[in-house]
Amino acid sequence: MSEAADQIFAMLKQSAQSGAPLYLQLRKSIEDAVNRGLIGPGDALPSERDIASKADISRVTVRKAVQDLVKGGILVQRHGSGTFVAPRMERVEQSLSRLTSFTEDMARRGMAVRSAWLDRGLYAPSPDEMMVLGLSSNELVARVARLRIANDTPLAIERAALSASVLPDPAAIGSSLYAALETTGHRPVRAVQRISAANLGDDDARLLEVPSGIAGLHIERISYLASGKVIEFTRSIYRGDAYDFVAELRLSGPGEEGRP
Ligand code: 16G
Repeated sequence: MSEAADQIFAMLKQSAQSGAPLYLQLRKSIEDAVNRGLIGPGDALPSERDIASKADISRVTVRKAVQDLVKGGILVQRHGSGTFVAPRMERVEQSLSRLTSFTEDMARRGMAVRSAWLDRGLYAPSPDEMMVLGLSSNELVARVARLRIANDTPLAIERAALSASVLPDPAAIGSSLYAALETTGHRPVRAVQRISAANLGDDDARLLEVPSGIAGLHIERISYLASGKVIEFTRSIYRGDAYDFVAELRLSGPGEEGRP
């Protein structure tokens, strides 16, 4: 019997008094063992048969608990080699007071950045894009959709829309949209960002390599040039297990209450 099985079994004995269904007790025991570091990222979980015989519960019960934890991203199953504690995600702490690009943010942390293209091209604008970017129906919108990857971990899906007059050839941008905008004098100087909670759908979860339905952050950024003109309308999905957005708050001065 492995050390991991002993740890899980010890936790299970502690929760045996709770009267909760067995599979929930087992799920919690495994989760507690992971959270307390008793079994660490990359450690193999004992086999279904080992857990079932040691804890004297059915394999169906063990399977149900394990499947729940796989869905929740606590465990990962590798075909043919078993079930493991999921690798721990290094969380990225991102300030909400600086207008920086993904490339700059990751480079500052010494992380290797790359993107996988999901889409880039010129399209007829959607009603949202027309409204935000101030386009008329006979103008075109440039769409740039990318999976943003740092140190080989996919962190976000970003779908940017800009007026085609600013970005006539979306295929020509290199690795950084902001660097490309900078060269034509269109780098934004101000942005308004709206962050809301979102459960990841199947497609987004697959791209971000996380279980479907897991918590994510939906972020909408509208960026402006110094002239006040909107330059960028980007809708993104960030991994909830990878990002902390941090804002500094100050006591407002006299007469500033309620000002945005
Ligand atoms: C950031 C911005 C995104 C912008 C991108 C440019 C958020 C939520 N989003 O990721 O709006 O388009 O940077 O990055 O912060 P790039 O210059 O590396 O392409």
